[in-house]
Amino acid sequence: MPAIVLIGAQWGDEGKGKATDLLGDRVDYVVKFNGGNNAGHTVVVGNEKYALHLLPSGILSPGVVPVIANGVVVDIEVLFEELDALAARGVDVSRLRVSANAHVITRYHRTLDKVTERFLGKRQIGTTGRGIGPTYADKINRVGIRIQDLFDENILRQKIEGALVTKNHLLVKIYNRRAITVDEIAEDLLQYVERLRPMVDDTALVLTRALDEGKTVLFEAGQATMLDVDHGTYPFVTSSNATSGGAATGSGVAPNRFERVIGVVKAYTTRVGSGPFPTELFDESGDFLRNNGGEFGTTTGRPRRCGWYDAPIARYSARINGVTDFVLTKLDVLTGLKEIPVCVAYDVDGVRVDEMPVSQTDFHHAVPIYENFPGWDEDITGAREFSDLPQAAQDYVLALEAISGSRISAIGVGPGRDAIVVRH
Ligand code: 2SA
Ligand code: GDP
Ligand code: MG
Repeated sequence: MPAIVLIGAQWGDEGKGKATDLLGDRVDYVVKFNGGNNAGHTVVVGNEKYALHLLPSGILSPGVVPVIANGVVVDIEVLFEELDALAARGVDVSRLRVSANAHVITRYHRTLDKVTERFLGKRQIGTTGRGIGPTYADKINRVGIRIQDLFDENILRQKIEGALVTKNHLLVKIYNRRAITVDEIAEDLLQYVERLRPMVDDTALVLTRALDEGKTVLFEAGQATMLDVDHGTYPFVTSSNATSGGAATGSGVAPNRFERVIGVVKAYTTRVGSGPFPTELFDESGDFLRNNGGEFGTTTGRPRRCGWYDAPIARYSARINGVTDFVLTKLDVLTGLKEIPVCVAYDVDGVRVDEMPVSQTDFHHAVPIYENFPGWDEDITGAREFSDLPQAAQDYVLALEAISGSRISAIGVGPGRDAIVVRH
């Protein structure tokens, strides 16, 4: 199973780190191919809890080579902060490889992210404020700074100058902020050059060679399908391709190398930031999921919006990503509920819709059509075989499998690395 993609099937925070753990020792490389330090993965190893943002979760597994590929946007200051914090806790961070083509988040990107949100007012996206959108905008607009530019000061200064022409106009004339100078940005970036140099590589070549040698490479998506800039709930999305197609463009590994696409899906749904969310709960059921599931942002600490499982979204994700199997996480969070509603289709202005509506306006109007399933009271965190689960929990999983478009190959029953039921 050489190249495997792991994607979030909902709006993020499905517990992708848990699914990575499942593959364990079989993985040689873990690749981050989209997003930046907007991501937040909480990984629990024994008694230790790690919150990772920019680094792929593979950094915690001894022997695995973590790779930041070309599709990522890198805040270099955050990169070294995260590396130093992990090193201080005894994690070996020496194997990290960083693509020379990855784009760099600078101070002006962070500033623009925050002021744009403020100016959008009620229409704001609810970004993480990490400069993600403005950095990708510069990339597409061909005024971005790449990691490789840091190794030629002359070129770097020219590129910063080019990027600042319009930014300073915007900052000073529209946003009433001070102008940013080429010197301050160059200084910000150049201080890291010598530390960065040994990590930088042609990661597309490194990964393709690894696959040629029969190594196993895991491509771990940041964010999720419904936050994908092309396939998500635009404009309430992040600015990268978080779907499986992004793994090819975001890494330079050819599409025909990918053999398995694992979709990670939570036993209910959460979302951070603005945008439509048909099954969102505003009552005590929502509080139950938030408190039981610890649904607070890993990066920003924001309370996550919570709702019931949405099968049309799971089916949509299965199709868009070519999901070969789902890992269902956080089933334990539902323990104690009498009844568990599952959205099986939508009612859009009086018409039953089984797929994601074509227009975003319809999705905003979509009212969930629910089917109710019996809950269970037994503690399931110790379950390791499917038959260890109470009958009602087994039935819930089988019902989700039947309506979600792909097989459920594993079930998360607690935050710990080993709290998982693998179905054979
Ligand atoms: P951005 O900052 O431009 O990527 O924000 C655009 C939208 O994407 C959402 N987004 C996320 N949604 C869920 N989880 C994310 N990571 C963190 C976590 C979030 C946090 O794991 O908890 O700590 O708040 C993530 N990153 C981006 C974001 O909410 C916007 O809706
Ligand atoms: P990611 O963004 O997909 O990597 O997910 P996050 O790390 O942001 O959020 C998932 C949270 O759920 C983390 O705190 C995990 O430790 C936790 N988690 C993962 N799987 C399970 C599970 O099966 N049960 C419970 N209770 N928690 C889980
Ligand atoms: Mg997260």
